[in-house]
Amino acid sequence: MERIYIGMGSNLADPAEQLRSAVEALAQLPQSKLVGVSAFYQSDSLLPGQPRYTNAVAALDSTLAPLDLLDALQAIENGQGRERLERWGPRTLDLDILLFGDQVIDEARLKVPHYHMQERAFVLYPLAELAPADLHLADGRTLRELLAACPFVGLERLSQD
Ligand code: ROI
Repeated sequence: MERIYIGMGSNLADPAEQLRSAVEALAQLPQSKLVGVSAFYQSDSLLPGQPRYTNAVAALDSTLAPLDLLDALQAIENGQGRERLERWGPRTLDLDILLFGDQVIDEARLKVPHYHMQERAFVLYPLAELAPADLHLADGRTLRELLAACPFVGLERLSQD
């Protein structure tokens, strides 16, 4: 059993609703238990000319193998109308495996820890709502250190209703 953190993002077709549907789908995954979901946060796209994103992080306990979880997440993305028209393009739903226990995974389809999570406020702040205070990456850097280097700028925490 591993504790897995999943980054969620959407900037098309009612993003908050997309994330709520994704949470329901995560709760149905086999061999898995959804253990937490952060608040939702809005921010501008890192690439100009796209709608604003809504992002959140989910925590999952699972005995699925990493690539089986990846397959399941891609099926959820596709089920919510994801079209891969262009790399980095706007999307109805993006589900990224951020951390998979302490594992370092370096496969063509899957790199964990997720390569950009260290510097992205829209990943780190929701992650911090769920993660233990001493969470650290395989290279030893703690979440606390990553947060200290990543100001809470341009993020809007949405109230949950
Ligand atoms: N920008 C924000 N704010 N949130 C995202 O999830 C996100 N995802 C992306 C790019 C286009 C890099 N920008 C983003 O893929």
